[in-house]
Amino acid sequence: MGSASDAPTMRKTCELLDELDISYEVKICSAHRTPQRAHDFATTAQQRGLKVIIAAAGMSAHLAGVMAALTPLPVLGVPMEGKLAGGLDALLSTVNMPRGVPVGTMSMGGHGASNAALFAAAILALSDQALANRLADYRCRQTEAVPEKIPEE
Ligand code: RP5
Repeated sequence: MGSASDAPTMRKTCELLDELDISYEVKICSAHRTPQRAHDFATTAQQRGLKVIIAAAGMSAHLAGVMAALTPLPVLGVPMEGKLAGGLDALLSTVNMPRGVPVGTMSMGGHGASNAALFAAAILALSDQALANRLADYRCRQTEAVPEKIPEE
């Protein structure tokens, strides 16, 4: 994530990765404030055994694009909500990548943070049947938790 201020939102990603028993590392590295750290993280990611990168950033959100430029691993971008049009700046910065350097962009804020974990899980589950089963169980529990009727007043 680009800043410690993104952490309250991105905790949702960590909680879901924990629930699905997926190991991960968390790092603050900004495309703008700590470009060398971001570069080092992305260029060593594959050799360190990472499979998917989830990059969260707000405002002029270049982190996911920078990650995608520097690693062949799939990169999922999570635009942070913000003061300018609710975070539209971050959404557009993350989603509108030029041809050749794709970023899989999630929805904004907490929904995107959760979906990034689920999307990463789906990618990893392609080569991990036990994880595929855990993900299927999660989806079943989610379905069962949706009531058919609105609760009585
Ligand atoms: C981005 O700038 C971060 O991802 C964060 O969402 C935003 C604001 O950062 P802070 O000023 O709160 O550290 O790089």
